[in-house]
Amino acid sequence: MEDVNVPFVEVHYVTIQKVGDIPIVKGDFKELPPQVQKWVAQMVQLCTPRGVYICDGSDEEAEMVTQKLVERGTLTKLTKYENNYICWTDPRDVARVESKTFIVTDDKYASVPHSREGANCVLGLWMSPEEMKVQLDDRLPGCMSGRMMYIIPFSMGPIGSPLSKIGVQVTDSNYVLLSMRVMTRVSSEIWKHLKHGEEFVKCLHSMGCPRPVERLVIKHWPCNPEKTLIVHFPDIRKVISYGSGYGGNSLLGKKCFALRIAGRIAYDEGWLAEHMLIMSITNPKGEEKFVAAAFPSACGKTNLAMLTPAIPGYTVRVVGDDIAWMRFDKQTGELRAINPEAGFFGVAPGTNMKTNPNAILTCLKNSIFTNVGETADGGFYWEGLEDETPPGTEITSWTGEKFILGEDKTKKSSHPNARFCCPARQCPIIHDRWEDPAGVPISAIIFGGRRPEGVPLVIESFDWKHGVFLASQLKSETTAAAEHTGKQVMHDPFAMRPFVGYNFGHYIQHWLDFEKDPNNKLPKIFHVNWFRLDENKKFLWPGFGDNIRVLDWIIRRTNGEDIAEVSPVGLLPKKDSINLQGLVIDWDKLMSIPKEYWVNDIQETLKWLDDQLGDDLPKDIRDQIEKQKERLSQLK
Ligand code: OXD
Ligand code: MN
Repeated sequence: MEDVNVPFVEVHYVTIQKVGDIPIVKGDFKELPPQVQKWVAQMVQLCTPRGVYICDGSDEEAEMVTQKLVERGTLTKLTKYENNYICWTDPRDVARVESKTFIVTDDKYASVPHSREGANCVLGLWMSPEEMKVQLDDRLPGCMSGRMMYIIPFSMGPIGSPLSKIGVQVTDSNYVLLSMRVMTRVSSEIWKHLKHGEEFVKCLHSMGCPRPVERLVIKHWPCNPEKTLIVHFPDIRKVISYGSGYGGNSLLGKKCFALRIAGRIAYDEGWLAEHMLIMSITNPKGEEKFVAAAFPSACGKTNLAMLTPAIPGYTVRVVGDDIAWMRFDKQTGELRAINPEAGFFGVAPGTNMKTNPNAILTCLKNSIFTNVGETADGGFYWEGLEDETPPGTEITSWTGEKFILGEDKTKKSSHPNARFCCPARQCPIIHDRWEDPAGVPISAIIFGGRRPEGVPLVIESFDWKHGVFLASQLKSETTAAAEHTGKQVMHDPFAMRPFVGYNFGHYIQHWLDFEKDPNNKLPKIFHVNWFRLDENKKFLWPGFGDNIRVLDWIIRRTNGEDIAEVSPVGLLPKKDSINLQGLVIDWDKLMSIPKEYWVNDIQETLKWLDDQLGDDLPKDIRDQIEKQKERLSQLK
């Protein structure tokens, strides 16, 4: 597929540099590698901003942009802390929009699987280049008129690491610029690392609100919800995002680049880009192991990654809370993982000094809070902070409504998908190897979801293929991270349903294929469920810091301890093999495998996978389903 064919634009280097007729208000265009100059010039000609601002990642730059946003009313300083700001968005722009997120390739089936006729494919949306061109031609020409175009050079992963990748985002949102500075490594150093002609991921973002503004701008948050489109061109490593300023829609290093585009690069190059946290656990003997864990959005990945162990003697350290890039080391066969991000963009509601003290401590400075409430004394507030905020405190909610804490329990301060955006390096338990260019060695891969019914606390896979099957059948209750409503249990294979940038069948096969290389030391694969309910809708497991007990069991299994027994759905902990000291747990209920539930579940899973993937569903997964059915038929 060809990239947009815009003729090369002349660049003038007089006293004021110009791209075409558009002045460069900051930075030196000559510093940009030629392939970046060419693309930026095309984007300038297409989007017609009033000026071009080449970012260098410096603190002075951040201060200047922040100041502007404060003056405009987009950001408000939270005076209780150092360099913390709050932002409220247009209430129509509050989450990722999966229904408007597309993958564009010449061949439809490079992007999406051969779903069965009549099945509504939820594993990616495809549009042809021709159709997408019509959509983009309707949106992009002049989309930045009257606004500044910021050129953001960024690295996913430590700058200069062989595992890292470089992107350049052009955007007309300075909120996005400030957030990208937290979430990625933004620096003019990047230009030096991009060799002549070397590939970089091209990221174009516009709020779709050119000046003079003809639309009503709400809360100083320009956006264009009716026309929002998030488009990926994996073949040419390009992302175009239009109309939304929120999170994964606009911070293009995150889901768009580090998962969808990088996933496709990883497929081509033989590695993995996954929706996973990376953490280490050190046991009382001082042995440290790293694990990677995938959970659907807003299932507590950030809390798990920064867990405060509820039992003594254990230490947890975090490498990343959302995305892992992993590859098998050619020499040692170990699976090595890096966190490509530089910050945490966590769901705020529910986070507090009990559930995740490390997250709270991370965001006491240099952070941006979006759609949370504000206390009268300049602090942040959200649902979950009740016990840490004095009753009687006046709160201004994200919709601007004032109320007194404790007076009216129906008042909500924050949007359920409100976020904190804070630098990872500030986390008190950040691992000292979190930026190790070689990555950290992964001993176990954990998958999990919110499963109120039927699914035990932890299951270990019988082997790699069975593990890939456990990941393929992952399901979870929906959350507020995207536009889904209601509490339904949805399939979310590998926790990647919204984030795969190519045919999901090929993705599953890619996972299966790692077994074929005898040099690869395959980590053990587990499935966990912290969310099982009893008949009174009470959680059967305390979760949070007590999850260390399960992690401990997992680590001991990676050491080969004989503490697991066979069940029809996988290996389960032998009774008393998980340390439950100090807890009152109904173990039998927590670990039971209700036959009827599982028989129905495997039928439904087969139907769903077959509908969604059709003939792209790998044969190994069909075999695993048959084996599971057979094992379940033996269950009493
Ligand atoms: C996220 C998500 O923001 O998964 O991390 O939605
Ligand atoms: Mn995520």
